[in-house]
Amino acid sequence: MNPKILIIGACGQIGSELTFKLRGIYGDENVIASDISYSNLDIVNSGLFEIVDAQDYASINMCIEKHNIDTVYLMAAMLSATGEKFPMKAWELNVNSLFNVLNLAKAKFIKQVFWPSSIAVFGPSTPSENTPQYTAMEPTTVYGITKQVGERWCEYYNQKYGVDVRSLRYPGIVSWKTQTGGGTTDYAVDIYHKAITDKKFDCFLSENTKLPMMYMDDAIKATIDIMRADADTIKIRSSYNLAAISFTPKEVAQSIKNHIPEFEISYTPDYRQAIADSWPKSINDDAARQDWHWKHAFSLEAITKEMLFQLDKKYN
Ligand code: AKB
Repeated sequence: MNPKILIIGACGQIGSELTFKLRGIYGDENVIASDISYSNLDIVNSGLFEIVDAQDYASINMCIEKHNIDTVYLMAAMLSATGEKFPMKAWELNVNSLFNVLNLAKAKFIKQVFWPSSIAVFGPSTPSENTPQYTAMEPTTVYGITKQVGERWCEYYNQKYGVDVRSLRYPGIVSWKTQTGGGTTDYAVDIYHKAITDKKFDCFLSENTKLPMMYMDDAIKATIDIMRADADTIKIRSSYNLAAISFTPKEVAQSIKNHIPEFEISYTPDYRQAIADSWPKSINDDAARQDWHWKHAFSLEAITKEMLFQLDKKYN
């Protein structure tokens, strides 16, 4: 039988693409998209949509009861850069929404919950290359703190109450369909838009800032793979390290120049540089590869080709 899915935060960068993919797999009638406002009309007009406030238990509960939901993807979050501007709001949104969903899962026997964590759980004391699954974690951003604490609660609800919650530590996600919002890795999306529209880009990170990154299709595949895996193969109930590739702004710029020779990049690092400097440069995701056979597909060159192709169609 198909799961009955609620996606909270479906208008965002990852939530929107997840919605389309899950509808393709399980049928439009089994996937309810929701968000706090009608901010993405592609999603609002594409199928079942509800206004749900992730911070309001009653609002989520009403939607779960109305649609007989048994699976929740909680994609609503305030990301790292915006979180530094609004620390208390980031804490409240990221932590309260998770508690609401975990408590609903516990009370209502929701079969499965997906909740994304991030490479932001790591900090300056973490080994920055090939970062292990288990290592020092002293995040210095509010966003990272909310994700780290969230991971502890996910494991707790799994072990104490049997909640089947599954989680991935997403790297920066590169995609073209929906705009990013408030992340430190957003430059890796903006650069492709500007390459098509302006042929130049001023980067808010310095040229050699290497960060773990992934194409959206890989991120969606990982999310669906972990949710479809047998419960006993999911051995980590905090959150799995997840990796594909790592690159610097200079390397993306070069890969764009291979297609658009006149493209130019300049660098004006701002407050986001310190956030990026506190994160790992590359991630070891052996556990995900072993436990539920994770495998990425997109290289930097493949990402650049696809991004430029899709954005060229969109703008020209
Ligand atoms: C951000 O930059 O805040 C996010 C993340 C790495 O979780 N993309």
